[in-house]
Amino acid sequence: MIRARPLTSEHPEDLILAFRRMGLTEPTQRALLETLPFTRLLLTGLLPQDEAFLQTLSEAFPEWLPGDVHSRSGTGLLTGRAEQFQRLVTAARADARGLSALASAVASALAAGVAPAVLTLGERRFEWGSRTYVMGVVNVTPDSFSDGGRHAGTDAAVAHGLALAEAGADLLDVGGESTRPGSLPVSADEELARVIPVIEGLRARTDVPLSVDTTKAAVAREALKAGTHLINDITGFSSDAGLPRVVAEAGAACCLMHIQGTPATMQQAPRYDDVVEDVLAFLEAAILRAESAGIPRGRILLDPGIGFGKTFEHNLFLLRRLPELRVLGLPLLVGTSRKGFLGRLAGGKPASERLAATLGSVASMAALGGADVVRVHDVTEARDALAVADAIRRCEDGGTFYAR
Ligand code: 7PJ
Repeated sequence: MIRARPLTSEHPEDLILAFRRMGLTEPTQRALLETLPFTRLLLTGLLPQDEAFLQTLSEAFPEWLPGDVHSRSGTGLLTGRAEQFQRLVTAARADARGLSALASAVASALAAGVAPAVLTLGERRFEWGSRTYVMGVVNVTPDSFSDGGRHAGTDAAVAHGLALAEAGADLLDVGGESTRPGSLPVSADEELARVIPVIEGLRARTDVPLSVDTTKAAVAREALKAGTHLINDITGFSSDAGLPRVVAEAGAACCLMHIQGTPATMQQAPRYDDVVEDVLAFLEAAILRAESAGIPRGRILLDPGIGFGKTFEHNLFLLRRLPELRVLGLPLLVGTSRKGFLGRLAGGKPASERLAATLGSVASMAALGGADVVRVHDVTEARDALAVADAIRRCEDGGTFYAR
């Protein structure tokens, strides 16, 4: 599988500010944006014919730097301007050796800076790229309603969901199965008994779109009937072969997450040669399962699965490299809230004391342009942190010379 991952890619917004400062006219700015942006891609998985093609490129094309021929054949760096990359895509498509996979990989990497299509869930529109959206977590597991039994548990979960909606959650994720490291599965009946009353309660009282955190077709089917808009499968449609069809038939959206192993065993010995590459390959296979069942690409979100079969370092590396996952062209949802790696970074704090660390992760993702949706327990605080990070990232007014 050939992959092209953007290491450096100039954002049009940054170039435009320079153009305004230079006093260039709008038509000139637009023309320059077609040719000038600078990109550096890491290529992996190349076949000999791809390498032969890249080795003979002239100066009209991006510069090619191959990886070590003995240990890492099939890898290398491509560096150049947008017009040079466009020429490369055209030439690879036309080449008689069959280089369409190379052409597609490079084209997807170049498109990684373009915002995914708008998603409508219920009454709400998600305009990707305009800001970071917030998914609030509504847990309905026994540890979250240990006092007072099921009915009290339902009421408490509904009240909690409504409070998160009030606090500005763009989506509410209802979960009836704990997926913490070491946790064991629960039956579909038990999961249904936990989540359906909560979905019904929320549906009747708020128009915030609802998501259900489940891996089971039987649970998804009932949850969708009760008014859920999105199915959040932490196994990326790899545990229940019937689930994608249920989502497709309801016209619902889905979030496909990467996991290595199962919640019961995933943290025992996570191992990757290249964690970004593995996550990309897994998510690509998940997208294929979704599309084969009839789910349109525009109704899929992706998630790297922070903490799901990953070491401390794997989690950090993935968060830093989130923009590389954009080559798949779909919005990214990321959950870091209160997770173990944050506790470790904050000097060993328990989950209940990880709010500030969570906000640090949320603001970092927003600043790096990584996440389209963050999944958090603390919605009010996350909205404030994101308002700051998003505003800094998008600020354009550096004085009169930057005016349009
Ligand atoms: C995630 C999730 C996540 C998505 C959980 C916890 C564990 N769904 N469900 N992404 N985490 N999509 O909240 O700590 O990261 S449950």
